[in-house]
Amino acid sequence: MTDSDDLFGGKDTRKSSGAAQSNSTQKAGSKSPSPTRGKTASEADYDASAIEVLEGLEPVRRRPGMYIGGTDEKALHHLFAEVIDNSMDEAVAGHASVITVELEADGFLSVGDNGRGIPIDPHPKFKDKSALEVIMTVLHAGGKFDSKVYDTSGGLHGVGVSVVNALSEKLEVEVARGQQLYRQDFARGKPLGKVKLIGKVQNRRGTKVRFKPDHEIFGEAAKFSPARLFRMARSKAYLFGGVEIRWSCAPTLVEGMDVPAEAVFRFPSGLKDYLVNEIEGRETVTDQIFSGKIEKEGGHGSLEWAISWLGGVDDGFVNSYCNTIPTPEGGTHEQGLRIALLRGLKDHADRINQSKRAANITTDDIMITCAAMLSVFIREPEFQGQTKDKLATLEASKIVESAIRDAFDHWLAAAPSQALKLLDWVVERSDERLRRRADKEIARKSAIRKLRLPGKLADCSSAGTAGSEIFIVEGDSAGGSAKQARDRATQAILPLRGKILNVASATRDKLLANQQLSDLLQALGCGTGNHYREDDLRYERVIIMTDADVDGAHIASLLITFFWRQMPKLIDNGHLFLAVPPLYRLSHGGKTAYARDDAHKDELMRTEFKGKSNIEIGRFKGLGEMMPGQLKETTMDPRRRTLLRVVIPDDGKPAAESAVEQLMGNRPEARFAFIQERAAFATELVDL
Ligand code: 28F
Repeated sequence: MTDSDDLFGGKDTRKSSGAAQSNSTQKAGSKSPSPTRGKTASEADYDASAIEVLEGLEPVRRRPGMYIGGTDEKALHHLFAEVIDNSMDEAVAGHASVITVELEADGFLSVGDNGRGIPIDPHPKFKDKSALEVIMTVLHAGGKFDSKVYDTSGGLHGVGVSVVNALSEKLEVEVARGQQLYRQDFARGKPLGKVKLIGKVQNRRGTKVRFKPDHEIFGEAAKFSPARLFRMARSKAYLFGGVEIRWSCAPTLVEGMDVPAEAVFRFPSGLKDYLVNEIEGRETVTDQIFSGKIEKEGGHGSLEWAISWLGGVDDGFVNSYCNTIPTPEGGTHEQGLRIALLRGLKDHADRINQSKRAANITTDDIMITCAAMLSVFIREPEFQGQTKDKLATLEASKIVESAIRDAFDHWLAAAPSQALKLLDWVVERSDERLRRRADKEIARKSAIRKLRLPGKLADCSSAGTAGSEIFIVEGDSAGGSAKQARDRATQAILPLRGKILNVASATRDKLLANQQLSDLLQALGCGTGNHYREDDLRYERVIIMTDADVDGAHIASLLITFFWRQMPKLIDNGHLFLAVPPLYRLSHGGKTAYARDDAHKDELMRTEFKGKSNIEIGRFKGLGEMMPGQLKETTMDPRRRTLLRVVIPDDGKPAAESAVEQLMGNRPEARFAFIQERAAFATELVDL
C-alpha cells in the first residue's frame, strides 16, 4: 500500500487540535506559512473592516495583471503553477506523495494530490463559511493579513488559489478527508453553493482542483499548451524526488506533438537526472557530474544540486529553484553557489601548489560554461524584483555556500585528474577574459586617439600596435604612390609637404606651432620629452621614406634630429627606421634589379648583369615617379624591402650630439654623405 492509498485518519488526527487547526488555516494561498503567524496576528487584525477590504475577488478580475503579471500565455500557465505549487507544498511537507495533472479536451485542467485535504470545517473567523470556502474566495486568506508577510511573499508567488478561482469561468474543488468526499463549485470566483458532502470514499484522500480559465480574462483563443504543462509538471518531479506526478492529456490535444498523452514522473535522484537530461549530447569538461543532496528534517534548509561544465564556451546556465518554484532571476541561493565554487576551486589550486595560476579566476570564469541545477527548500522564502523571480532570503546564501563548499572540496580531492582538468579549463576562461579585456582597451584607446588624428594621415586599419608601421613620406605625390602601395591593414602613410622645421635650432613653442611636426606628433600619439610614453606609441615601426637624393637626405636628417631631440627613447627602443628606396632601375631581357645608389648600381652591373650589354638603366627622380607596384616591391613590402634601423649606441651619444650640432647647418651635401655612409647614428642594416 502506498501513501497515495493511505486512508484518511492516520496523519490527520494528529493535527486536529484547535491550535494546529488555527495555525493550518494560515496556510491557504501562502507559499510558505510563517510558523509564528498564528501568534502574531491578533484578534484586532481580523476586525470587520479589514475583512471587508480583503473580501471579494472583484479586484482580481478588474486588474488581473496585478496578481498574475498579465493576461498572456505566461500568466495563463501561472494559474497552473499556483495550483500545483499548493500540491507540492503538501508533498514537500511530507503529507502527499502523488500528484495528478490532467488536461481535458474541453479546456479544463485538473490537479490533485493525496495530501490531507483542505479543511472543510467552519472557519473560526468567517463564522458562516468553511475553511475551504474562505481559501477559495478570500483574497490573501491565510494569515496574509499580517502585512509583513504580505509585503515579502506577495506578488506572483503564492497569490493564492482564490486568484485562480477568480479568473476561472468554472472551478470545482473536491476534498477527500476523513473518508468523506466533499465538493464545492464556483463560477468566476463566486460559490455556486455551500460545500457539500458527496459520499464516502475509502482509498482516497487529498485535494483536487478542476478549473477552466475565463475567456473573458484571457481571450477567446487562450489555451493551455500541453507541452508547457508537461514540462512544468515534469520539472516538479525532478525538483522533489519524494513525489510522483501522473500526467495525462486528452489524446486529441497532443496529436502529432512530442508530448505523450500519459506519463508518470518519478525521479528519486531528481536534480542529477534533470541535469543529465538537459545536457544530453553535449561535451563536458569532466566525466562526472558534481551533485549532492542535503536533507534536513522538516525540509527547512534542505538543498540539492547537480553541476557540470560544458565544453562549449558561453552556453552555461543555472536553473535555480526555491521550494520547487523557479527563480530565473537567481538570488541569494545562486550567490552562495558561485562563492562556493570559486573558493573551492581556488583552495584546491592552493593545495596542489597552483594558486598562482588560479589567482585571476573570478566567479564569471567558473560560471560561464557551468551547467547547474540548484534547488533549495526554506521555510519563509522572500522573493524580489518586478516578477518576484529572485530569491532574497539572505540565509539561503550561507546554507548553500557551506553545504556545496564541503561537498565540492571532497569531490575535487577525490578525483585529482578530473579536478585538474576543471582547473585548467577555468584558468583558460580567465586568460581568455583578460585577453578580451586588453583587446577592448586597445580598441577603445585607439578609437579615442583616432578622433584626434591629422587629416592627412592615411591610418592603418588594424587596432593594435604590434606589426603596424607608419611611413613618413616626403611630398604629397610620393604620399599618393605610397598610399596605393601600402598594406592598409598594417601600414599608415603620413605625407609631409616640403622641408620640416629644423628642430636643432627651433624653440619649443615654434616647434609646437609647426603644422608638419604637430601632425607627426598626433599620428605617433606618444608625446615628446618628459611626456613621452612608449605605451601610447601607435606604431611598432616609424619609417622615414624620402627620395634618394640630397633633398630627401636633408629631410631625413631633419626628421632624425627631431626624434633624437624630442623622443630619444623611440630611437633607443628601436622604433625608428629609414626606408631605402632605389635610385636606379636596371633591366635586361626579362630581368630587373634596383640599385639604391651608384656603388650599388656598379655592383649589380658586375654581378647580376655580368657581361651584358644594352642594360637599360633608369634613374628615379623621386618616389612619386615610381609606380605603386614598384614602390611596394622595392621599398615597402616587408618581405622584400630593406630597412635601416636608426641606432645610437650608448657610447656614440656624445659623438651623435656633436654631429647633430655640426651637420644641422647649411651643408646638405655633408648630411647626404653622412647618412649614406651610415656613420655612427644611422647604421645596422636590417631585414624586416
Ligand atoms: C490541487 C491543489 O491545494 N492541496 C492542499 C492542503 C492541506 C491543508 C491545507 C491545503 C487550512 C485553512 C490554511 C490540511 N490539514 N492542491 C492543494 N492541501 N491546505 S491545499 O491547509 C490550508 C490551511 O487555511 C491542510 C491540515 N493542515 C493543512
